[in-house]
Amino acid sequence: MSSQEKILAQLASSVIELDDTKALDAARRAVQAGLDPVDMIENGLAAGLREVGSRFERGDLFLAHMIAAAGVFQAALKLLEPALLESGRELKRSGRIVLGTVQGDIHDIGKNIVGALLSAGGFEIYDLGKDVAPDLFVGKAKEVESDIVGMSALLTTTAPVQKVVIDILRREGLKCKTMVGGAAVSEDWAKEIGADARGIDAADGVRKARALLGIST
Ligand code: B1M
Repeated sequence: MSSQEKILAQLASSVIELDDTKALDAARRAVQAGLDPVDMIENGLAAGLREVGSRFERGDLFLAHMIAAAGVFQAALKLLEPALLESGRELKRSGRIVLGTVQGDIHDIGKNIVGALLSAGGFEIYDLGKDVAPDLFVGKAKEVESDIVGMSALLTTTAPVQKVVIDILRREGLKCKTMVGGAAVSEDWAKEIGADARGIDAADGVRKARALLGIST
Protein backbone atom coordinates (compact mmCIF):
# COMPACT_ATOMS: atom_id res chain seq x y z
CA MET A 1 0.00 0.00 0.00
CA SER A 2 1.42 3.42 -0.96
CA SER A 3 1.63 6.16 1.69
CA GLN A 4 -1.21 7.97 -0.11
CA GLU A 5 -3.43 4.88 0.11
CA LYS A 6 -2.53 4.50 3.79
CA ILE A 7 -3.59 8.08 4.54
CA LEU A 8 -6.85 7.59 2.59
CA ALA A 9 -7.57 4.41 4.56
CA GLN A 10 -6.74 6.17 7.82
CA LEU A 11 -9.08 9.06 7.00
CA ALA A 12 -11.93 6.67 6.21
CA SER A 13 -11.40 4.45 9.26
CA SER A 14 -11.04 7.41 11.62
CA VAL A 15 -14.56 8.53 10.70
CA ILE A 16 -15.95 5.01 11.14
CA GLU A 17 -14.15 4.60 14.47
CA LEU A 18 -15.18 8.11 15.63
CA ASP A 19 -11.50 8.82 16.30
CA ASP A 20 -10.84 12.51 15.81
CA THR A 21 -7.19 12.30 16.89
CA LYS A 22 -6.56 9.77 14.12
CA ALA A 23 -8.52 11.91 11.62
CA LEU A 24 -6.56 15.07 12.44
CA ASP A 25 -3.28 13.19 12.28
CA ALA A 26 -4.12 11.77 8.83
CA ALA A 27 -5.33 15.17 7.56
CA ARG A 28 -2.10 16.83 8.76
CA ARG A 29 0.00 14.15 7.05
CA ALA A 30 -2.01 14.61 3.84
CA VAL A 31 -1.40 18.37 3.88
CA GLN A 32 2.33 17.92 4.65
CA ALA A 33 2.67 15.42 1.80
CA GLY A 34 0.86 17.82 -0.58
CA LEU A 35 -1.78 15.24 -1.46
CA ASP A 36 -4.86 16.24 -3.48
CA PRO A 37 -7.38 17.59 -0.93
CA VAL A 38 -10.36 16.61 -3.12
CA ASP A 39 -9.15 13.01 -3.22
CA MET A 40 -8.63 13.03 0.57
CA ILE A 41 -12.15 14.35 1.16
CA GLU A 42 -14.06 12.29 -1.41
CA ASN A 43 -12.20 8.98 -1.18
CA GLY A 44 -11.08 9.21 2.45
CA LEU A 45 -13.39 11.09 4.80
CA ALA A 46 -16.58 10.83 2.71
CA ALA A 47 -16.04 7.10 2.09
CA GLY A 48 -15.92 6.62 5.87
CA LEU A 49 -19.06 8.66 6.38
CA ARG A 50 -20.94 6.74 3.71
CA GLU A 51 -20.00 3.49 5.46
CA VAL A 52 -21.35 4.92 8.73
CA GLY A 53 -24.59 5.77 6.87
CA SER A 54 -24.88 2.20 5.56
CA ARG A 55 -24.35 0.75 9.04
CA PHE A 56 -26.96 3.16 10.43
CA GLU A 57 -29.40 2.05 7.72
CA ARG A 58 -28.82 -1.62 8.63
CA GLY A 59 -29.49 -0.79 12.29
CA ASP A 60 -25.90 -1.54 13.33
CA LEU A 61 -25.29 2.03 14.53
CA PHE A 62 -27.38 4.64 16.32
CA LEU A 63 -28.09 8.22 15.24
CA ALA A 64 -25.58 9.38 17.88
CA HIS A 65 -22.85 7.58 15.93
CA MET A 66 -23.84 9.40 12.75
CA ILE A 67 -23.70 12.74 14.58
CA ALA A 68 -20.28 11.93 16.07
CA ALA A 69 -18.96 10.70 12.70
CA ALA A 70 -20.08 13.97 11.08
CA GLY A 71 -18.13 15.82 13.81
CA VAL A 72 -14.95 13.87 13.09
CA PHE A 73 -15.41 14.55 9.36
CA GLN A 74 -15.82 18.27 9.90
CA ALA A 75 -12.82 18.56 12.22
CA ALA A 76 -10.55 16.94 9.63
CA LEU A 77 -12.15 18.96 6.83
CA LYS A 78 -11.08 22.20 8.57
CA LEU A 79 -7.44 21.14 8.17
CA LEU A 80 -7.90 20.22 4.50
CA GLU A 81 -9.95 23.28 3.55
CA PRO A 82 -7.06 25.78 3.11
CA ALA A 83 -5.42 23.41 0.61
CA LEU A 84 -8.78 22.97 -1.12
CA LEU A 85 -9.25 26.72 -1.52
CA GLU A 86 -5.61 27.20 -2.51
CA SER A 87 -6.04 24.75 -5.40
CA GLY A 88 -8.18 27.25 -7.35
CA ARG A 89 -6.84 30.54 -6.05
CA GLU A 90 -5.53 31.85 -9.33
CA LEU A 91 -8.87 31.55 -11.14
CA LYS A 92 -10.89 34.62 -12.08
CA ARG A 93 -14.47 34.86 -10.81
CA SER A 94 -16.52 33.01 -13.37
CA GLY A 95 -20.14 33.24 -12.27
CA ARG A 96 -22.51 33.64 -9.35
CA ILE A 97 -24.07 30.65 -7.63
CA VAL A 98 -26.76 30.67 -4.97
CA LEU A 99 -26.34 27.49 -2.97
CA GLY A 100 -28.13 25.73 -0.15
CA THR A 101 -29.61 22.56 1.29
CA VAL A 102 -33.36 22.53 0.74
CA GLN A 103 -36.05 23.05 3.34
CA GLY A 104 -36.53 20.24 5.85
CA ASP A 105 -33.00 18.95 5.34
CA ILE A 106 -30.13 19.72 7.72
CA HIS A 107 -27.41 17.72 5.92
CA ASP A 108 -24.81 20.27 4.95
CA ILE A 109 -21.43 18.53 4.83
CA GLY A 110 -21.64 17.70 1.11
CA LYS A 111 -23.09 21.11 0.26
CA ASN A 112 -20.22 22.79 2.13
CA ILE A 113 -17.65 20.77 0.21
CA VAL A 114 -19.33 21.59 -3.09
CA GLY A 115 -19.41 25.27 -2.08
CA ALA A 116 -15.71 25.26 -1.16
CA LEU A 117 -14.74 23.60 -4.42
CA LEU A 118 -16.93 25.88 -6.53
CA SER A 119 -15.37 28.84 -4.78
CA ALA A 120 -11.91 27.41 -5.42
CA GLY A 121 -13.02 26.93 -9.03
CA GLY A 122 -13.61 30.66 -9.42
CA PHE A 123 -17.32 31.01 -8.69
CA GLU A 124 -18.85 33.61 -6.40
CA ILE A 125 -20.86 31.63 -3.86
CA TYR A 126 -23.90 32.83 -1.94
CA ASP A 127 -24.35 30.04 0.58
CA LEU A 128 -27.78 30.19 2.21
CA GLY A 129 -26.97 27.30 4.55
CA LYS A 130 -29.29 24.38 5.29
CA ASP A 131 -33.06 23.97 5.67
CA VAL A 132 -33.54 26.76 3.11
CA ALA A 133 -37.10 27.69 2.12
CA PRO A 134 -37.87 27.91 -1.63
CA ASP A 135 -38.60 31.65 -1.45
CA LEU A 136 -35.15 32.31 0.00
CA PHE A 137 -33.46 30.58 -2.96
CA VAL A 138 -35.59 32.58 -5.40
CA GLY A 139 -35.21 35.89 -3.55
CA LYS A 140 -31.42 35.57 -3.39
CA ALA A 141 -31.22 34.52 -7.04
CA LYS A 142 -33.06 37.71 -8.01
CA GLU A 143 -31.06 39.91 -5.64
CA VAL A 144 -27.62 38.84 -6.85
CA GLU A 145 -28.71 37.99 -10.42
CA SER A 146 -27.23 34.55 -9.99
CA ASP A 147 -26.14 32.47 -12.96
CA ILE A 148 -26.92 29.19 -11.19
CA VAL A 149 -29.09 28.09 -8.28
CA GLY A 150 -27.61 24.98 -6.64
CA MET A 151 -29.63 22.77 -4.33
CA SER A 152 -28.52 19.89 -2.20
CA ALA A 153 -30.91 17.21 -0.83
CA LEU A 154 -29.98 14.09 1.12
CA LEU A 155 -33.42 12.81 2.04
CA THR A 156 -35.98 11.28 -0.29
CA THR A 157 -38.55 13.37 1.59
CA THR A 158 -36.78 16.66 0.83
CA ALA A 159 -35.68 16.13 -2.78
CA PRO A 160 -39.16 17.26 -3.99
CA VAL A 161 -38.37 20.74 -2.62
CA GLN A 162 -35.83 21.06 -5.45
CA LYS A 163 -38.71 20.81 -7.90
CA VAL A 164 -40.67 23.46 -5.98
CA VAL A 165 -37.73 25.88 -6.33
CA ILE A 166 -37.24 25.13 -10.03
CA ASP A 167 -40.96 25.61 -10.69
CA ILE A 168 -40.98 29.01 -8.94
CA LEU A 169 -37.84 30.15 -10.78
CA ARG A 170 -39.41 29.26 -14.12
CA ARG A 171 -42.83 30.71 -13.22
CA GLU A 172 -41.18 33.99 -12.28
CA GLY A 173 -39.25 34.00 -15.55
CA LEU A 174 -35.74 33.84 -14.07
CA LYS A 175 -33.21 32.74 -16.63
CA CYS A 176 -30.64 31.26 -14.23
CA LYS A 177 -29.59 27.63 -14.58
CA THR A 178 -30.27 25.07 -11.88
CA MET A 179 -28.04 22.34 -10.49
CA VAL A 180 -29.06 19.65 -8.03
CA GLY A 181 -27.06 17.15 -6.00
CA GLY A 182 -26.93 15.08 -2.85
CA ALA A 183 -27.41 11.44 -1.96
CA ALA A 184 -31.16 11.57 -2.70
CA VAL A 185 -30.67 12.86 -6.23
CA SER A 186 -30.33 10.58 -9.25
CA GLU A 187 -29.85 11.51 -12.88
CA ASP A 188 -33.44 10.45 -13.60
CA TRP A 189 -34.74 12.64 -10.79
CA ALA A 190 -32.78 15.64 -12.06
CA LYS A 191 -34.28 15.15 -15.54
CA GLU A 192 -37.79 14.63 -14.17
CA ILE A 193 -37.80 17.92 -12.27
CA GLY A 194 -36.22 19.86 -15.14
CA ALA A 195 -32.89 20.64 -13.48
CA ASP A 196 -30.23 21.81 -15.91
CA ALA A 197 -27.54 19.66 -14.27
CA ARG A 198 -26.86 17.15 -11.52
CA GLY A 199 -23.57 17.06 -9.66
CA ILE A 200 -22.48 13.55 -8.71
CA ASP A 201 -19.78 14.80 -6.36
CA ALA A 202 -18.09 18.10 -5.67
CA ALA A 203 -15.59 17.89 -8.53
CA ASP A 204 -18.40 16.92 -10.92
CA GLY A 205 -20.42 19.86 -9.56
CA VAL A 206 -17.63 22.23 -10.62
CA ARG A 207 -17.38 20.58 -14.06
CA LYS A 208 -21.15 20.82 -14.57
CA ALA A 209 -21.31 24.44 -13.36
CA ARG A 210 -18.60 25.38 -15.84
CA ALA A 211 -20.37 23.52 -18.63
CA LEU A 212 -23.67 25.26 -17.82
CA LEU A 213 -22.01 28.65 -18.24
CA GLY A 214 -20.02 27.60 -21.29
CA ILE A 215 -16.67 27.96 -19.51
CA SER A 216 -14.01 25.74 -21.03
CA THR A 217 -11.90 23.81 -18.52
CO1 B1M B 1 -28.55 11.60 7.83
N1 B1M B 1 -29.38 10.40 6.54
N2 B1M B 1 -30.24 11.78 8.75
N3 B1M B 1 -27.54 12.63 9.13
N4 B1M B 1 -26.98 11.00 7.02
C1 B1M B 1 -28.57 9.95 5.41
C2 B1M B 1 -28.70 10.91 4.23
C3 B1M B 1 -29.12 8.50 5.10
C4 B1M B 1 -28.93 8.05 3.64
C5 B1M B 1 -28.51 7.49 6.11
C6 B1M B 1 -29.08 6.10 5.93
O1 B1M B 1 -30.12 5.81 6.45
N5 B1M B 1 -28.39 5.29 5.17
C7 B1M B 1 -30.63 8.71 5.51
C8 B1M B 1 -31.56 9.20 4.39
C9 B1M B 1 -32.47 8.12 3.88
C10 B1M B 1 -33.33 8.62 2.79
O2 B1M B 1 -34.03 9.60 2.87
N6 B1M B 1 -33.28 7.90 1.69
C11 B1M B 1 -30.50 9.72 6.62
C12 B1M B 1 -31.48 9.93 7.62
C13 B1M B 1 -32.66 8.99 7.62
C14 B1M B 1 -31.38 10.96 8.58
C15 B1M B 1 -32.38 11.34 9.66
C16 B1M B 1 -33.88 11.35 9.22
C17 B1M B 1 -32.15 10.38 10.84
C18 B1M B 1 -33.12 10.51 11.99
O3 B1M B 1 -33.27 11.56 12.56
N7 B1M B 1 -33.77 9.42 12.28
C19 B1M B 1 -31.91 12.77 10.04
C20 B1M B 1 -32.56 13.83 9.13
C21 B1M B 1 -32.46 15.21 9.68
C22 B1M B 1 -32.94 16.25 8.67
O4 B1M B 1 -32.23 16.58 7.75
N8 B1M B 1 -34.14 16.74 8.83
C23 B1M B 1 -30.45 12.68 9.74
C24 B1M B 1 -29.47 13.40 10.41
C25 B1M B 1 -28.12 13.32 10.14
C26 B1M B 1 -27.02 13.98 10.99
C27 B1M B 1 -27.44 15.33 11.57
C28 B1M B 1 -26.67 13.03 12.11
C29 B1M B 1 -25.81 14.00 9.99
C30 B1M B 1 -25.72 15.28 9.14
C31 B1M B 1 -24.71 16.27 9.68
C32 B1M B 1 -24.49 17.40 8.72
O5 B1M B 1 -24.65 17.32 7.51
N9 B1M B 1 -24.09 18.52 9.29
C33 B1M B 1 -26.18 12.85 9.06
C34 B1M B 1 -25.26 12.19 8.22
C35 B1M B 1 -23.79 12.50 8.46
C36 B1M B 1 -25.67 11.27 7.22
C37 B1M B 1 -24.79 10.39 6.29
C38 B1M B 1 -24.21 9.27 7.13
C39 B1M B 1 -23.68 11.09 5.57
C40 B1M B 1 -24.08 12.32 4.77
C41 B1M B 1 -22.83 13.02 4.33
O6 B1M B 1 -22.45 14.04 4.88
N10 B1M B 1 -22.11 12.39 3.38
C42 B1M B 1 -25.87 9.89 5.23
C43 B1M B 1 -25.55 8.55 4.58
C44 B1M B 1 -25.20 8.72 3.10
O7 B1M B 1 -25.23 9.76 2.52
N11 B1M B 1 -24.91 7.58 2.49
C45 B1M B 1 -27.14 10.15 5.92
C46 B1M B 1 -20.78 12.85 2.92
C47 B1M B 1 -20.96 13.96 1.91
C48 B1M B 1 -19.57 14.43 1.45
O8 B1M B 1 -21.66 13.42 0.82
O9 B1M B 1 -23.73 14.81 1.26
O10 B1M B 1 -23.72 13.02 -0.53
P1 B1M B 1 -23.01 14.04 0.21
O11 B1M B 1 -22.46 15.16 -0.81
C49 B1M B 1 -21.68 14.81 -1.93
C50 B1M B 1 -22.48 14.54 -3.20
O12 B1M B 1 -23.78 14.08 -2.96
C51 B1M B 1 -22.42 15.83 -3.96
O13 B1M B 1 -21.14 16.33 -3.63
C52 B1M B 1 -20.86 16.04 -2.26
C53 B1M B 1 -19.38 15.85 -2.13
O14 B1M B 1 -18.98 14.69 -2.80
N12 B1M B 1 -23.40 16.88 -3.69
C54 B1M B 1 -23.65 17.84 -4.62
C55 B1M B 1 -24.10 17.17 -2.59
N13 B1M B 1 -24.83 18.27 -2.77
C56 B1M B 1 -24.56 18.71 -4.01
C57 B1M B 1 -25.04 19.83 -4.69
C58 B1M B 1 -24.59 20.03 -6.01
C59 B1M B 1 -23.69 19.16 -6.61
C60 B1M B 1 -23.20 18.05 -5.93
O15 B1M B 1 -24.98 21.08 -6.75
C61 B1M B 1 -25.78 22.06 -6.17
